[in-house]
Amino acid sequence: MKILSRALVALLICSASGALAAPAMQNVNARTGLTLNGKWHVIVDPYENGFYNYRRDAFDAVPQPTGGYFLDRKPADRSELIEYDFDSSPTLMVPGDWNSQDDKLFWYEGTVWYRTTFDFAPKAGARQFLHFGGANYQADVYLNGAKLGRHVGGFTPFEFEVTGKLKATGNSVVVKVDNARHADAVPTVNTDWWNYGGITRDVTLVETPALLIRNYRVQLGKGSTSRIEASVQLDGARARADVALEIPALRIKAHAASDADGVARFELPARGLKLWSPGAPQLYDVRISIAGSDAVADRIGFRSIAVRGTDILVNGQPAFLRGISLHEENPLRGGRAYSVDDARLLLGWAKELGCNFVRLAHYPHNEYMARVADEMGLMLWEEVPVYWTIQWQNPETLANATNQLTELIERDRNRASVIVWSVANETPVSEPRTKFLKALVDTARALDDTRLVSAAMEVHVDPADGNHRIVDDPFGAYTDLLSFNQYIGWYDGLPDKLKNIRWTFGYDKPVLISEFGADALQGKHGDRLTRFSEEYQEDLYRQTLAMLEKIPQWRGTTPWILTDFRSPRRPLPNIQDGWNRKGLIGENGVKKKAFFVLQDFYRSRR
Ligand code: GCB
Repeated sequence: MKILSRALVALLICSASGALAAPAMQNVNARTGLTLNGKWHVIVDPYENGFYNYRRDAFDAVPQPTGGYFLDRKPADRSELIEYDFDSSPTLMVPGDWNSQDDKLFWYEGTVWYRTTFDFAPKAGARQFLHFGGANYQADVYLNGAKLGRHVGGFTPFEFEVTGKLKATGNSVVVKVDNARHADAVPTVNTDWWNYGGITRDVTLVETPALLIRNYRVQLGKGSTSRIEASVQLDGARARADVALEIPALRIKAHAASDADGVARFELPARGLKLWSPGAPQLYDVRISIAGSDAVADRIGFRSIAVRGTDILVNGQPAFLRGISLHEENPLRGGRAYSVDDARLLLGWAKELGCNFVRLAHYPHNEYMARVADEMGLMLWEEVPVYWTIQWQNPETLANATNQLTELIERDRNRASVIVWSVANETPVSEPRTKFLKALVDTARALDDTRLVSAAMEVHVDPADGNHRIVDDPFGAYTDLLSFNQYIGWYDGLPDKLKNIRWTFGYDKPVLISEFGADALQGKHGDRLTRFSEEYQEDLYRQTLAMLEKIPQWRGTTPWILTDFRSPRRPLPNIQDGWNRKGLIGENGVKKKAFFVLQDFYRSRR
């Protein structure tokens, strides 16, 4: 069933975008590979000249892609005309967004061509894959002048098999990355974050045996704290391959034969298992291997997550989610976060705040975030960029969102830290929207029935009583948590209004406030009614927490947001200057007063 739905999704996506990118293999860093990170030569191409070659297409009514003009050719002799040259073009670092690397590209939205070269002597009988951790938003990839395919979606991994296509020396990879916004895309044209473009995550050439481990799931069975269920998907499928699963610290060494679909399944009692929890983030070395062929090592934690009535149960015990939201941005360096160090900086601040939970808003963050959260003992909410209004009735938009969700779940399904898949943020209620989101919930549950599914919903005001808030979104019927954003005291009146708010919930589910907050410029002081002052934000945090304490089914929150982040929607001079200032930490890394209000509150909630 799981495998079927994966294939269906892949099919849908191919039809949606002409994409040929294969589902990426998991845990790419544990494979044998050659990193292609480093300086790549770039050509900025706002008119997409390198793609459509308007000169050649001058007689076509509609320009057609020629298969690419900027394919890293050199003039054959002194008379051949070629109007570009990667070798003498500037460079950008990969991984990395272009906006924060070159002032001229700070606002740029459009196409940049990237090129790197490498030597590689393939092993006889082995297979090779060109793997990208992520490129925002659309990537067209070429190897040695021939197109490999396209990937759509800015935050999830993709790869192309390149077996038989490599040369021992002088391979050239060209990637056309286009971060133009489109109405039918996911996200759509309007967001409250910076549209960082580029190859923003690691690029790796992976070499595997002919028969390889494509992906695997090694987790506790649904509802269990002592039974490990595993499935391993082979590629190059040979039925009846001998697949071994080892967890030495648990004295587990089991074998299973793959079936006709290349899947090997295990069900293993785990005696003496120490469960993963935020207080004790136990991880186990896990090794999966195919006799005489591929092997992959991972570090995996085991925990259960469930909802019972209005409680969230972690390993069977009621838990309160002391959270914070964050964007994938390193405010100190400026630009997209992409490294282990970035993850440690951001999640380290969350730890210092007293969190046991982090909302990775509003799109899939890089894989290191989940791996570092696994180590640090932070539970995670992961999300896809179905944000505000997108084209609910467009089947291609749904296929695109489904693909992004699928690629995220496939990548992180073994991370104990991840407890919630969020399918959307603040999407106004309508029938087509609820149908769209319900389809995403079905996908999430089909791929992973062990985690919670939710979305950040909206609240509505009782028309008969301005102090009465109602959360009865019909989509709430399909989620495990009743999570919603609310900005009483910032967009909706002043903080004193919070004293009189009453709530009615349409569902008996755990309530999670996925956002609240106020802008404050670090270092700007005033009284508690002075907008953008630290004192206003501090008072809003105090009053919001007092209000939330009165909600009997309140089980956690992820206030907006850990650090200030860049947004083109925030132009106010001398205050915002292109930054959303709702961070508890300024762009300079200095903590604002509200940081300590939340820290005190979380300390008392231990
Ligand atoms: C929201 C959005 C978030 C914005 C935030 C704000 O409701 O979910 O993306 O950045 O409000 O600051 O207005």
